[in-house]
Amino acid sequence: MNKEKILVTAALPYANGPIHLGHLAGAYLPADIFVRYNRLKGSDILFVCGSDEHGVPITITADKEGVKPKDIIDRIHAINKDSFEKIGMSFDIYSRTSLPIHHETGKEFFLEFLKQGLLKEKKTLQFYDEKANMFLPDRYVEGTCPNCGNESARSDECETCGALYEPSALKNPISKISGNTPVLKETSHWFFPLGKFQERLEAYIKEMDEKFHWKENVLQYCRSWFKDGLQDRAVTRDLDWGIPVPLDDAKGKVLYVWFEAVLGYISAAKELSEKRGEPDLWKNYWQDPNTKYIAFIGKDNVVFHTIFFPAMLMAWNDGRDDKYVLPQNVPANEFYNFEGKKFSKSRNWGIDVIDFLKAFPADPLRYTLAANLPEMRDTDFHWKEFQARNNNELSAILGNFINRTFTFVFKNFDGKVPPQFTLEEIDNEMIVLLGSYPAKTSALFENYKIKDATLEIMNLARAANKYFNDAEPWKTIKTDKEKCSTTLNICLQTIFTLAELIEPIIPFSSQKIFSMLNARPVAWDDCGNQHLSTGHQLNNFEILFKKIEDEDLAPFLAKVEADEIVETKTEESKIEDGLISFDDFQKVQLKVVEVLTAEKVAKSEKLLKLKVSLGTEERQILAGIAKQYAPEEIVGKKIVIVANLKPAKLMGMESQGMVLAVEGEGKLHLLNVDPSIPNGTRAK
Ligand code: B3M
Ligand code: ZN
Repeated sequence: MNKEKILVTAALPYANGPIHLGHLAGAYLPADIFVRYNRLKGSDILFVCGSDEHGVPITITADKEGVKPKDIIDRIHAINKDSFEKIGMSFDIYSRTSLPIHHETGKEFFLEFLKQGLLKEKKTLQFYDEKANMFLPDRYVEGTCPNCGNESARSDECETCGALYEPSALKNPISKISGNTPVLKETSHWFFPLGKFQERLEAYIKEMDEKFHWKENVLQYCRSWFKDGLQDRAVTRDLDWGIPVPLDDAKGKVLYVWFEAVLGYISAAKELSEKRGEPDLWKNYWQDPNTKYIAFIGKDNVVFHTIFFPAMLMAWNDGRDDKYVLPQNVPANEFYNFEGKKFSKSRNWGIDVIDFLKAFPADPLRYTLAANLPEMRDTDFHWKEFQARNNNELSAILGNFINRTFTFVFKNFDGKVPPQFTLEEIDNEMIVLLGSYPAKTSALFENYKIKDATLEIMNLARAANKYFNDAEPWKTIKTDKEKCSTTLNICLQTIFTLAELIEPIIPFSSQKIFSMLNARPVAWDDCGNQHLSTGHQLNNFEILFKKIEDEDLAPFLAKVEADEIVETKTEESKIEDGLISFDDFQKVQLKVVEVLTAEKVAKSEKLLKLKVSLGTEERQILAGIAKQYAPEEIVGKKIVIVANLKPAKLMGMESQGMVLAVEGEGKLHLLNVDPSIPNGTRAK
């Protein structure tokens, strides 16, 4: 039988910041689990990903940090590649869109469409910052969405309602560069006629859904796009970072990041082919009509993968003999939030993968995410759930079953697989259950029900513990050694099956279990059968899942609590047009105080507890400056505080005011005041 050929892509994350848990749960973990499952199934897989290194998200970050885009992408690409490796993403390649091979691919598609007469050059009005002397594409402008009123909509796209519009329709536009109101200025761009493809796109999605059952959330996005009617879309931008438009009269213009980023999936496969010295390898997947192509993404990327990218591939295929496959399915997930709110870099809400892995191993995180993936609706990461999934499931169910079995076998059977004797009903039931698992879980994995598959596999570990309990080997070892031997044999066969079933979810632990068993995985469909022969020598065993204690979690919970407070404060003080009246200013009482005592707050990296004197009274203030200042450094200093801030609770303690500090070079510096100024003096 020919192996099934599967091409899997996972969205290329922008190299403008480290990936966080939300990214993992949205696209990468489900993709990796699907791939690992299919590899065990024996499919021929190509799994590609890479950094998306062009576009405004990158240049804005570079502007903000005052460095070159190249500095940002090099740094973040390295971080994200490392994060993905450590969390166990089994990409065949993690490429980058800044590579020459990708620039060539982008240009090739652009020129092909030009040759076909598809791309039309049109004059349009774009926002322009007269102070910075530059056009302001995409995220360089923020304003109010003409469709839903969202106040942080981008120049031609609203993330909240998904609307696309002409920049001139955006209300109250503000330049992200200067904070000024930009003007509309004429420029010319090349447009791709998406509308021309609407009928074919609708037919394509209908056919794929009928054959392969697309997810309802994905279909809904597509329908709303089709309902509004597809419009021509500009595929170039006025920007100096990206793939230059390959035409003489196009100076200062680059390909639109979304036009080329989706082609990054193809370039990544090409790079892999080069690396492996098999130049046509990528064509084996991308250009073989038998390839099953699955694109994993988060919900904010749906339109680009179900409409733009397929339309581009259709257009290419119309004019060429070397035709590409289109996605057979785009199983996009909803959002994964952090402790009840959207992940937000700017608001310091959430945790990056790389930081997470400094404190905890990869598998408990993979398992926690897999058991609660946002497949149908938004879900949340909660530290407490992470602890519970690790302690009560991985450790207390799966780990415990493996540990008690190994302990027993080493103690009573010399660490060798004991023989099976007469099978009783309870043994047969267990054997039948094992045999049912490959098919049962396959059906779930193949329909992208990864969360259900995860929970189902843990149920097998539950059943295994029950089997151990009911068979009571600690009694039969004394009363009926043959029965005991049979029980332990079946327990070991069960561990084998579990190790394989769980490999896609927790690959690091699976590998350890296989090495403890002194065995290797078999074909997926066969893993419910018995593979350990009598007398087979087991290897030494180890504890697989360490308990996560409350104190391990405390610093992280403290951070959530502290950030929550800061968050509510900033929400309250949102100011409409950036200006306040003199009266508003007068409301804020800034006062000089002397720091009387200072001490670290237990379980918090950031907070210092200060006692300060305002002359007539003393106050307790919790200040987030512990990383910059040692307590003894600031005792006796005179600083400025906001004296009439509503008291707030931080880590269970009241903070009666806020110290003023300036941020520079990533550090906080307290505002110092001349020591001769009396305590309580008001700053005006
Ligand atoms: N870079 C968006 C994101 O990182 C975008 C995906 C590209 S997929 C070709 O969320
Ligand atoms: Zn909107």
